Amino acid sequence: MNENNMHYDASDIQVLEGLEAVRKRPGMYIGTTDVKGLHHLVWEIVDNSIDEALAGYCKNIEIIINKDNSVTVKDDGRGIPVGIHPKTKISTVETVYTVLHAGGKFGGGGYKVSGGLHGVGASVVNALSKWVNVTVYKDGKIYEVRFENGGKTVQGLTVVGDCDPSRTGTTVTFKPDSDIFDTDIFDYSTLKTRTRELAFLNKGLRLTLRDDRDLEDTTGETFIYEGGISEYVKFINKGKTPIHDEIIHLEGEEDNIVFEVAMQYTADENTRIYSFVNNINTHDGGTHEEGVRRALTRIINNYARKVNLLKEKDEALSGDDVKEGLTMIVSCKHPNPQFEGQTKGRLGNSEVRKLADNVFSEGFERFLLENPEKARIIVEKSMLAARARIAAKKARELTRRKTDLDVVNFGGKLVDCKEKDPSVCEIFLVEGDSAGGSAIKGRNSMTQAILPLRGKILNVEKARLDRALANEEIRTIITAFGTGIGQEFNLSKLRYDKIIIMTDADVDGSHIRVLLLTLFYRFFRPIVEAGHVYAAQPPLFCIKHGKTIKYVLNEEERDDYISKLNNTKYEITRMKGLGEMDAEELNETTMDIDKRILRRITVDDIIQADAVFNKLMGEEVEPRREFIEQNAVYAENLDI
Ligand code: 1YM
Repeated sequence: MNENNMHYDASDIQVLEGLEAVRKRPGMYIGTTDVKGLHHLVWEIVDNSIDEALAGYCKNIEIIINKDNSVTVKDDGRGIPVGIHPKTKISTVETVYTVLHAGGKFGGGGYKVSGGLHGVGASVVNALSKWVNVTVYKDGKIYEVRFENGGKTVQGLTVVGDCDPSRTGTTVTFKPDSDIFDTDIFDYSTLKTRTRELAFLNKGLRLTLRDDRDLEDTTGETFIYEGGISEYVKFINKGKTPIHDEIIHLEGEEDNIVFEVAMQYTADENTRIYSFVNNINTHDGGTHEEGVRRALTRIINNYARKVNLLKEKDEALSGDDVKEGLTMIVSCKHPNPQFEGQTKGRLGNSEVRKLADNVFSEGFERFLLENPEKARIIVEKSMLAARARIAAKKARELTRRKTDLDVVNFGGKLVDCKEKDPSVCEIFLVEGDSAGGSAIKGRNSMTQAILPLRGKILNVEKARLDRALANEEIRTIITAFGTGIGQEFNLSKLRYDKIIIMTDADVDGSHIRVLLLTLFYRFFRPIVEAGHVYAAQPPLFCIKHGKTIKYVLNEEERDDYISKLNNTKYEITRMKGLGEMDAEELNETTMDIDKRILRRITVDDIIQADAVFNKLMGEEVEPRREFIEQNAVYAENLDI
């Protein structure tokens, strides 16, 4: 409508048609009309305040969720211009709210936050709202404009009062249209996460979030970080173990493109690299991230060679090696960002790659040279990752079986069964060579495979995959199972229906059993969960009664059985350890499908075993001594 609100002219009709298009296809403008789309409206408005902050005019932004689920966004910027716009002949503020795509800067210059997938500004919010109120404080006056029902002006820009001439800013309140959105309830924690992120990304900018639906929240939460993205890194690394104390923060600018990075290494193996362009998360990376990654790999390698940590013969550290344990925020402010990819989540501007590389390599190299002790810690962390990578690769090659011949032959250790159908096959993991020998002789060679285990297998509890794979016993087990390990793990390739642990009921036996369970728990949990793992239970006593021979597992069973013999004559012998049984005895007592007793291992068993395991393997001597003393009790409790 024109200024007098009296009649429509051609441009009014065009405006209404524009906003009507948004209402017809909201998805095209804000992605979705679910809860995500609803929150998107808030950011469209906040983005305008952030732009004003980036232009250097706004220091405070307030976001309030009102009782009626409308949202108010306030800033102390210059206030949206109130003069008549030459093209639309209505006030600029009204134009911004009613003309599609007019949300950006008219005057050009500055950084536009809009530029992401749906950065189409205030008019879209207006189109998708029941009502919108805009108040502008400027030149000692308070101006107001109100829209209803999808952006129709019900009160053109009007001076509603005076204010202190030093006061400037814009306040916008909008109520999303519940006919459009699946839900009109704002979620505080969603708003909080992004508000805090915006505070990290715009150092020194104060953002306050308040929930007026909540009677107790009278002051809201304020986020302001003078350290900017450095504080973001610190925030992310809370609860982790940094390997150097300060956060490395590098910054540079060229042709109005500001590039910034903050980073810190932690002791863990995960990488957390988050990148942003004009405060928008570039989840698919792009040229700013590429520049940094490239420089990081190059600089660490150069430095490591220079100080001779990395020797001539050593393989170069890879991009993955140097980012292990790294937390990094990359932030770029660009006057004309090009977003690429399906979801527009990648920065395409090629000039940024060079800027990022330059800024990062110069600053990071200086940091390494000035802090040799920290540099050494960082390089060693990368070298550890490289060693792990190389070892894991070698071990994977070793365990990747190619032909059946490999199976029969690996290390000459596994004695496989003839049958190939996994559903009828079993593998016995047997403690010691001598029991292994008896088991091989006593087995059913069609369906029973034997893998004798020599000595103790590695404690994988704290070992990483590469170290576990470096252990020959473990490698043999993995190869025998056929499932692969880590990312390549595939349960359907398991070559045996039953994996049977066969160990003595003494301390050594318990130890090996617990080590095996830990291995399974760490690396083969699906095998345990699917119920493929068993413990053989060699009997403790043999009772001869006339011609019958009865094996029993423990004292209780023994006494039970004897009590049923009505004082007739019987002979009782305590069974030997597995290693002392001959093939026939072993078959009879422990392996024969019809006579043996197996116990299926569950994940719960393993968790219990884990506690025992810690006692057994831990640093402290006292609990270990205690454990060994009380082993009888343990064997009973953990009779698996
Ligand atoms: C709560 C929402 O929209 N703040 C805001 C918006 C603008 C300005 C200041 C502004 C921009 C410029 C000059 C300029 C906008 N202005 C326009 C347009 N807060 C909120 N604060 N003066 C003031 O970019 O040159 C669009 S947004 F187009 F009118 F200039």
